[in-house]
Amino acid sequence: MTDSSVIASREGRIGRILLNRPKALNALDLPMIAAIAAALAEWRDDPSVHAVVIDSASDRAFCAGGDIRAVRTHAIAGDAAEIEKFFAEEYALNAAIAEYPKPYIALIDGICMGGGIGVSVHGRVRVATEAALFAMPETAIGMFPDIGATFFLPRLPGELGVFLGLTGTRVAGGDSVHAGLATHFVPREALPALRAALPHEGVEAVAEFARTLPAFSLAPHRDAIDHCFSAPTVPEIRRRLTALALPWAEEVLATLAGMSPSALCWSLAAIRRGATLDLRAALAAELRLTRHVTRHPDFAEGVRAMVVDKDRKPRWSPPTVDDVDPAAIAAMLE
Ligand code: QUE
Repeated sequence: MTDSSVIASREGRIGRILLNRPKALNALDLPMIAAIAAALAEWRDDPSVHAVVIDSASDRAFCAGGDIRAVRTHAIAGDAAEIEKFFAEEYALNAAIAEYPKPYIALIDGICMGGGIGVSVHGRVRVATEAALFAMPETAIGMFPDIGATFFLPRLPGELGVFLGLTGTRVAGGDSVHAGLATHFVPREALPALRAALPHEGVEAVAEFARTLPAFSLAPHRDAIDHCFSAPTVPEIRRRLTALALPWAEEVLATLAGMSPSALCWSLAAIRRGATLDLRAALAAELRLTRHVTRHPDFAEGVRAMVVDKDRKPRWSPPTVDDVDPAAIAAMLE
């Protein structure tokens, strides 16, 4: 069945999940989420399966996200039940991956964003090539870093997770291992040999193909990131970046200026809260937050501008961070 969007197969000691919707950059829809969950359930108690490998049939993307276009259609139609079904099933899969009792190995080569991070980062082993490109870009579409990101972002070094979750900064190749998103760096040219070794060697093959990391390109900015992104509010983060008066800080301010001001505020609050929760509790809190966020006008507008019309000119309401009502944000996180 090469026409199905998820291909589950047995190869030697491993169960293999192949994401196979290349035209949509493997963006996860409900049938794909259900197929991955079903494969994991089938192999869970099968003693002949020693590890699960999740891989992509696309050379451009591991997985570009979730089917956010469909969620927007349901939001505009006021169909809360369909929205709830999508996020509930996606987040249940994220938890099932985190709690999987055998090695879960993601081979990440190409774009890995949003929902793609959700089906990889919770696994025990995440292999990134130099072409791997991680990002949590949801503030650009009036959403928030979900799929358990409110759990794992605050656990990255220093304030790196808050920085990545608010700015949507792309983390490539070996940087993803430095940041804690991936666990092993394997050159793209070695990926076919790793794929071939996994069915007979199992998870041990990963260490054999892993290479030492290039230097962390964000290292020169780590102090500035920790100083600015430890601020208690988004306006204060902006003030600290402005006070630095550095070209890097100007770039970050320009990036933040394009994001939904409301989304920046609820995302900061959600990531900070996630630091105090376990994964299951963080996912439950994320599911509650989706009920409010998908009703906010910035969600439909952000998906329109970035995914549907692709004009990249969202009209946010309110248009600036200073006009966002902190009490309204706090109420959404209750
Ligand atoms: C920000 C995002 C997403 C995005 C673009 C952004 C996102 C997402 C997609 C996406 C990508 C490919 C698809 C699709 C959706 O794009 O979360 O349906 O085929 O899922 O700027 O957060």
